[in-house]
Amino acid sequence: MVCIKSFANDGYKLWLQYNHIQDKQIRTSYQSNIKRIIPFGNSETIKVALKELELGLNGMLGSKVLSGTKNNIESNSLMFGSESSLNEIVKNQLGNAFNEINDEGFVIKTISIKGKNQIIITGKNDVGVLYGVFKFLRLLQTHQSIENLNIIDAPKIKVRVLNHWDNLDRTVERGYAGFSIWDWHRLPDYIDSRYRDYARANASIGINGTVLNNVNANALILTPQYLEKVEALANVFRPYGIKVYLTTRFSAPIEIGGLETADPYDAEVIAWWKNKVKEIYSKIPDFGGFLVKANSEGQPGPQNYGRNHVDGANMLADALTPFGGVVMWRAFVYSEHDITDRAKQAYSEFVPYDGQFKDNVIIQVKNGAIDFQPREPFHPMFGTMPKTPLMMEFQITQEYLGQSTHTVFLPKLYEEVLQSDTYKKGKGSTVAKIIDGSLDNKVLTGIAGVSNIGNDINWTGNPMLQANWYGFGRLAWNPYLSSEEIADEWLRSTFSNDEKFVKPVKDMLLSSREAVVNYMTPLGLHHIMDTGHHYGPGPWVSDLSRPEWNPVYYHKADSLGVGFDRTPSGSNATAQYAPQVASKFNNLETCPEEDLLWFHHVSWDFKLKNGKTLWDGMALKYQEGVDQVASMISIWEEAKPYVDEERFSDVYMLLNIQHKEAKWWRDACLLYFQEFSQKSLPVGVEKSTQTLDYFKSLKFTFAPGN
Ligand code: GCV
Repeated sequence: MVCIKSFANDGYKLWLQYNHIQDKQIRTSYQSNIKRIIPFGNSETIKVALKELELGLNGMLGSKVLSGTKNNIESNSLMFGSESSLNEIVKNQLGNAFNEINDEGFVIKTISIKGKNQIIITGKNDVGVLYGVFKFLRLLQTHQSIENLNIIDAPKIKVRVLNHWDNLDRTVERGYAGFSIWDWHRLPDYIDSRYRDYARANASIGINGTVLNNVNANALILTPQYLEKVEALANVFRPYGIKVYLTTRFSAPIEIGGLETADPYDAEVIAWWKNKVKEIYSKIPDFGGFLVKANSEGQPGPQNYGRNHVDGANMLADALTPFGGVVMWRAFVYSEHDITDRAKQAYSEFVPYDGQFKDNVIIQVKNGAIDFQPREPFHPMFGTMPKTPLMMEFQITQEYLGQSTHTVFLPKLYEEVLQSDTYKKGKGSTVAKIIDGSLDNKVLTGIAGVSNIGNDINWTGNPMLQANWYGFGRLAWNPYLSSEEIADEWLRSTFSNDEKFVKPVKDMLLSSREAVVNYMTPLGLHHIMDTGHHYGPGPWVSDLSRPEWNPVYYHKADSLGVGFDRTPSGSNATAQYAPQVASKFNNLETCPEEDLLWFHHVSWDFKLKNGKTLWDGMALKYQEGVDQVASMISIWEEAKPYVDEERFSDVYMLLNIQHKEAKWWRDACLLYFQEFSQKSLPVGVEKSTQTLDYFKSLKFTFAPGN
């Protein structure tokens, strides 16, 4: 097959490229199955579904697809509409498919009307139809057969949200793709077309909510001036099935309400929140609810008034209950007054409250107990609050993983966490089963991804990192999907279906997560990034006011060895896991080597499974990470014939930065740890051309996202 490069491509279209299908056989088979498209119904959602089908089919098939009406069904029609819009003939052919889906699910089926083949895309509601339409388009984008279709699918998690850490001045905390896409100043009158494209992209992967503003919240978002702007965004998102949520600053009643307290027991405070919620719903009837960071990293909360998380969350929940809104209350807490291991603190603070939260409260828990590291064992809270819904918080933006320059395919990380076995109800009690509610029969379920989106033309600052937004959405829909499947469909939809491209680049994506672990934090090292901006290595940092902000707190390197002892002889954080998991982590024989230094302080001469000493093994891992990035570059070079020039060279330049930075990580960390180990580098590990002092002297005053 001859490869024809597509035209210049800035990446704006994400995975919705809808490139003309070059393969004639495939194209004609699609054309013969889709002669005309027929919408059933005319809601705003059905209208956007129609528009998307036209865009996608015209783009991929290269010819204008005819439209028809439901009263005039001819052969090879593609029909779409919700259950209530279907006629009896169509319904009869669907059997009991509607019983197999929930409110957001869809059915795509080849049926026969008067002996003629037709395709129907339907759901209980219009939004399910829209999800079905995107699924159908993906079949074409990935060159799959559309003969004899019978696809029944529905999301397994209810609340599937992006969390934007976007500030009202358009800076983005931990954002590496430019400024916020929300142009607050020009809203509500100026509607950037990007808002619609954002909604389309999210709907295409099943994301059904967005928290617009930073968890380090500004109370102004709740003023009438800003609520008007929020309303304008909600109006754009509604047809795409996307609800708007806001973060709330717990002290808002004082800051914008003129009250003297924000005590959740105070009658005036309670009334203030009730009125505020009523005001919000009068503008945004389908408002999703609040996300709250309270008594964490200096944010105000109920503890300021001698109350607890339950008091705070339930007060907001009561205000939201009449309107069906939810409170997502974050468990990301650790205290400077608590001298126990930071990894233990969220569990200690929250688990005793199990069963005390109102039904519309869900506790949002980060995937690991510290903070979005390249690798963390799953958070011990998962599975320990059976009477309380817990939702997952993943980070899509790469605060600790090379930010937007490093290509790291995060679905691999998400998959590892979701498939981790908590053993809370015996073998097979995976994190995924806690998140989707199946382990403890939860009705309210959720998953959040801290967005990596900004106003860069390609949205994520690096075309390859669009895959992480995509992958988050796909796993939010179905937390049992494999990262391999996700990489495959993303590459095909975003770049090319050519196997010579897909196979090697997929391998590259799938190994990229392990590469970053190797060149940053191998063998369970963690939080050794430089201060504040978290860009680059800083294992030597020891002068910050709070002990647990210092990398030395986490690696505890000394002349004897390295690592954080979290076993019973140390902080005993392992006791927060189920006994089967705790004993696996406690025992040096069974502790996975990838988590070794997370749970153990071991000597530099400790023997690894491959017979090497810890020092040699660590040095070789750093080198392996650097080598992996070098081979990512070679793979990308080979991919050149299949990628447009613009995206090819963007990614190429970024991979080269990643390579340079991987070496920086290797050299800085090995020189630093060598001061303790006093050992020379093993054969095969390149020597640094710089001194440790040089690495320590590097400053990044204006690093983004800080
Ligand atoms: C939004 C980490 C980040 C902070 C972030 C915080 C959180 O500490 O460095 O920028 O604040 O997590 O998740 O609340």
